[in-house]
Amino acid sequence: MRPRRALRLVALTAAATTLAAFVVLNASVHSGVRRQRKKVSSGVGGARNAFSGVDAAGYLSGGRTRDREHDPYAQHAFNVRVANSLQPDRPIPDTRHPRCRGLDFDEEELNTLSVVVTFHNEARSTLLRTLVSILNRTPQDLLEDIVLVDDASDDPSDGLLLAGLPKVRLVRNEQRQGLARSRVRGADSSKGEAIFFLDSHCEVNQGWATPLLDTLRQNPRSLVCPVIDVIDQDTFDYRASGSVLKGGFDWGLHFRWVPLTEEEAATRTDPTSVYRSPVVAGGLFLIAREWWEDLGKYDPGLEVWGAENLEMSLKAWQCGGSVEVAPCSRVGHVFRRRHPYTFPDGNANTYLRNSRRVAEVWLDEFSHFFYETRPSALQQTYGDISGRKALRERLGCQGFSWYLKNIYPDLGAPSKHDLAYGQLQQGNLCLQGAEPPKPHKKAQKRPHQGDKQAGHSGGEAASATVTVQECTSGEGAGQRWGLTQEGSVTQGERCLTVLTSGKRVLLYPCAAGPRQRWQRQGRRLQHIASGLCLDSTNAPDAQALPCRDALYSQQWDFSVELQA
Ligand code: UD2
Ligand code: MN
Repeated sequence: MRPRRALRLVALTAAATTLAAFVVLNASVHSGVRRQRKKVSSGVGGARNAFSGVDAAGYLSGGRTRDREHDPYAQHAFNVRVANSLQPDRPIPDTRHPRCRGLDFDEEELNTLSVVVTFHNEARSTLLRTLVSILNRTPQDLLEDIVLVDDASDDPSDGLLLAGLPKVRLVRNEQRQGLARSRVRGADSSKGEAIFFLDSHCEVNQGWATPLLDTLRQNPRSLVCPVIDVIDQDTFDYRASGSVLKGGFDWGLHFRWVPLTEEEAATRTDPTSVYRSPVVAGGLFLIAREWWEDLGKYDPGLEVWGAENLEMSLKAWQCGGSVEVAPCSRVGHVFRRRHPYTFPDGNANTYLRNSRRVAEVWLDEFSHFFYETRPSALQQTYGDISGRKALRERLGCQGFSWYLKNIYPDLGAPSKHDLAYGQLQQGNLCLQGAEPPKPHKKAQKRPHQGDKQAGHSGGEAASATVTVQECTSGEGAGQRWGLTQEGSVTQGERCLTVLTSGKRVLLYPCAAGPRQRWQRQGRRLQHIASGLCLDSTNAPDAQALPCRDALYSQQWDFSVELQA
């Protein structure tokens, strides 16, 4: 437990006095013991006056002069004219579920909080509003500091002029570092027991901090996210985000919002209760300093923008933590359609590089699905990842198949027709398909008459043997299988086949017909036409032999099941 700090008013520098007029130093409004709100200067009511004050007006008009373009979207990809016309301390609708307002949190039990805001060429009005909202809507006893990281913005005074605000500390990168390294630097110079990361065009809402901190108290290895409301990029209206969503991604490693599964939704009867999420949306989450450091912060090899949310989330789940959403915490964010800043190596390259680093370190054999979805990633250089691999080793993290099975089964296979996929395992043995032999130019063997159904393109020339080998978590495609709804066991374009002529199991190009149809009987895989079962008795040969109950050599598991 932490000794209660005395509420004290921070000595304000002259430069910050007028800016500080927007800030109502907010004593706890959420604790059981409600205390009087303390005001510095004239508070909310005085905001209008302060707006005409020399420094605040100077700060904002400095931004306005710069933003005076014909196109209000040109510099920031949102309507900066509207952004500039709104008060830094404007009221916003309280978007929480009404039941959230009745919740009581014991602030004595909660960690102190640092907020880290990184920015690169942010509009002054949105940046100021972000800070003012934090100062006005966070219990002062809990707010240790706000670290503002200026990531080499063109005008250093964008940040400098804000450094006098209460609790604000400024650090500036003289060279552009991108958001991941900037956040690391910000976190390093912050002092609170927990760190909350925030974009530079946000407004935190009433009571936003305590539900996050209380979730962290109950689960110190959680990354806790608020619900992200929408600040409209055209009108700056603040709107509640409606449905209950969690963070997910597709096989291209692009973030997306996904609905809760039916099961998850059914077990969630209390709208104020915290729910699990496969990943954090991005830069809005709370983490305990200790866990942040144990997890190795962000990968320092991530550039400018993108994929750091996946790195942090996969790492958190796979290494013994979790990601959760605390729905009583609400934070607004201006979503926009394009990046308003430059990428030194180009947007596409940078994002691909970052994604590839994440795939290489965290996806194991499933990285293939990423490469199949974004083939250009294979040409992308991605730097040294040995440090990250060593970190994963040191933390003794789970594999990606564990994550898929337990945390994000609704990701599904890349092919929507699959019922199960991944390795086809028997303990530490795996079914392995050989590469098809390169067809000889001249002497292409015609397929046997009886084998026609097995394949139509190339017949035997395209067939390959199937063996049972030790499971690998490497690059090879030979251990990746899918089970389709039609009963095919696929490997890319080829299917597991048993010919009429024997018990050998082979890979042939997929085609309609009974020789490539299988069905599951418990953990056995039965070839429908012959009635035989996939068997490893004569390993390394994979064979189809008479089915026998409880025979270990006939028990197979796909690493990921898509059926509940
Ligand atoms: C989302 C996240 C963002 C981040 C990103 C993925 C939300 C609401 N936002 O994109 O936090 O996770 O996905 O990488 O979840 N910035 C720098 N230096 C740079 C580039 C950006 O400091 O070189 C700052 C920028 O000013 C902003 C923050 O990083 O404050 C995030 O950038 P963004 O707002 O362009 O990202 P966004 O919201 O599209
Ligand atoms: Mn943003």
